[in-house]
Amino acid sequence: MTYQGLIRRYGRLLDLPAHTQIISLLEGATPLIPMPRLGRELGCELFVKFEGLNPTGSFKDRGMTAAVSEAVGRDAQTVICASTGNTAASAAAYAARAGLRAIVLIPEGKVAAGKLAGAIAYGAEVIQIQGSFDDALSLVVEITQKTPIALVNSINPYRIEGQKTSAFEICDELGAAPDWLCLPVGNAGNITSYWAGFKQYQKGLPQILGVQAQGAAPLVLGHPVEKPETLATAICIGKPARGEQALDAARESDGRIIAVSDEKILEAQRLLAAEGVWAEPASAAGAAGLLAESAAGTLDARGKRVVVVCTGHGMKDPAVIADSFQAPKVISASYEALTETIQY
Ligand code: AN7
Repeated sequence: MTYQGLIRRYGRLLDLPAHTQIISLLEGATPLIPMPRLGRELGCELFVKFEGLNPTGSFKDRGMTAAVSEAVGRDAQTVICASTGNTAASAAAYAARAGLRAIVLIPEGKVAAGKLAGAIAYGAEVIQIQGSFDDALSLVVEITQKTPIALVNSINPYRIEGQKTSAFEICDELGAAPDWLCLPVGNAGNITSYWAGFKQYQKGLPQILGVQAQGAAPLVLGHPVEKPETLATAICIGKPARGEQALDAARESDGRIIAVSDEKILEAQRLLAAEGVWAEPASAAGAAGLLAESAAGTLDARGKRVVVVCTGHGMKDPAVIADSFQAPKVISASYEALTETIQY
């Protein structure tokens, strides 16, 4: 049978109400890509779960199909979210698909170009807030308490239900859960979802390494960060809504949540791309954490099966690359100039 999206594939395992009306862009079923070169360096069997290959370029589509399907089923007319960008693009696409109005609140000037463009392309009403993601989230929580507008941030439990499916897919593909699962942590919906998914699926449990950016690491510091700063703008979040659950997932899985520098995130982005997987910076944080822990000798990946979740596509944030590399050489359109330039 042809693939019909997450809810049709795994719906029996998802706690969605009977009124749910499926809105799907055939999200999920993303590849688990072997990374033999990087794996050899770490002495482990390494895979990337490439969530950047979802319809809007990030893992958010898994939760959004569930949240929007539920909202449509109870006759919501408008959805709203706060976002560092990927949730905005995803909400915009699924709302468009369902014929709903989408309003997205983003922190002014802190959203990568590919995400903002996506939200606009799908027809959302995009509003920039003079404040952080956390300020924007407070506003959408307030308005959804006072009006019938549907909240589609990961505070919405159906987002978590949808996002559990990535854990199911990994187990189906590998036959069992991996030894380690490494992923970025921002608002902490995704780590919560994976842990719930692995527990429910009963194919073994991974140890979970959650990774925050050093300038936005409330779960490592143990307190909220008022002014989070990181070039991994997707995870520039100072007060994670599901922070407690993230810490529980790390503790129960005998894993941990760590912070890595922006420099290490960019280095991991380069290493992944050098093996053919271009992830946006935040999305490379899981790999950066694995590399840092392995180098420090605090995580021994040798002989283990490790899955790194790359949550968003590199094309979401082209500026990060453009800013860190020199513009390509310009030469005349002649064969001589070409051979001279490439020294061949
Ligand atoms: C690429 O879009 O919070 O820990 O508003 O875009 O579940 O929040 C994005 C988060 C990781 C962190 N990687 O996931 C948003 C938003 C990418 C992301 C995360 C995000 P959570």
